[in-house]
Amino acid sequence: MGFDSQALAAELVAGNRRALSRAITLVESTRADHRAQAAELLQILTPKAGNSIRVGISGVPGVGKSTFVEAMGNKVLDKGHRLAVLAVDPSSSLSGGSILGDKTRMELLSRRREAFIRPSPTAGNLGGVARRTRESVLLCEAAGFDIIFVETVGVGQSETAVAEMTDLFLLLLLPGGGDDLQGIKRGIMELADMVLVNKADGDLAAAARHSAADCRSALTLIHPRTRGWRVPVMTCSALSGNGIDGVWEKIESYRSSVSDSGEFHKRRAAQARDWMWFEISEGLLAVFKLNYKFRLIRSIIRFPC
Ligand SMILES: Nc1nc2c(ncn2[C@@H]2O[C@H](COP(=O)(O)OP(=O)(O)OP(=O)(O)O)[C@@H](O)[C@H]2O)c(=O)[nH]1
Ligand SMILES: [Mg+2]
Repeated sequence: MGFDSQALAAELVAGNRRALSRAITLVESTRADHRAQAAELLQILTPKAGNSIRVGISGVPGVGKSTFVEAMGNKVLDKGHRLAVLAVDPSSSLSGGSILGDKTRMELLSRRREAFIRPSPTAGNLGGVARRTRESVLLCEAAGFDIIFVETVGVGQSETAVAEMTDLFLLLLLPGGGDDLQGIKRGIMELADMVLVNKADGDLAAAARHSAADCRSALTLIHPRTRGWRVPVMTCSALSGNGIDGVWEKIESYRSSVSDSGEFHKRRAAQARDWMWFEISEGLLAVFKLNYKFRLIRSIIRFPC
């Protein structure tokens, strides 16, 4: 039986989770026929996408990203939202796939029907992983998820990729970083729309407050990424749930502030434009490489040694 993009799209929009999983598998595939089917599907579904807030979540391994997603996720579901969690994890082949273990760390969340968790353990070049995640975001939105979390391990270039596909970039820090802020690169701080010092509980509570103060003063030297928005630095404990309500309130006030100022729409438009150019240059490069290979083979056949 041939591929029926209309039928799959209809099932996905109707809320069929298996259809959504299948669609994401298609966009993740590198097979040429799958990519063609994915393109067909995206063409049908893109007009239905976009109605969400896309939140990027990053931080060094072990900072508590998954625990935070579990805590925050359950809160937003209780408020009647639907949440999809995706991962950009180009390092998974090195780390053994840390995000793969997330279903166990997001135990409650993964059992709830209003949540959809999709680990993407496939290693590959960052451009490829980011492209698939971007397309998966659109699919989740078309399926009715109105909050999208994109989690990434804070190593390498993945933060930039995630910041470029989300409306709000949330950076998680550990308490007790000291003056150098745990070696957090200035570049990453510049991407943040919100900073959270996690693990502000027990013996670490005081250290977390100090780190937050250090971070606030470091941020005064950095130009905020979003015009008209002062990057808040908060403390929380993803484990106990302390401070999580306040974080959600901040996310909501960010959303209304950037919507009113027009920044929300502006950033999305700029991201869509960048994405289009990325796709065009990738496409041209692929044609060029194919053509180059073809010419190389032809010249070898013509001039055998
Ligand atoms: N005390 C305390 N521990 C926490 C908190 N949040 C997470 N942890 C613990 O820190 C460890 C790492 O948490 P994860 O949520 O797996 O961290 P992660 O950032 O997702 O890690 P990777 O996926 O490996 O990058 C676990 O043992 C958690 O229980 C917190 O708020 N307080
Ligand atoms: Mg994790």
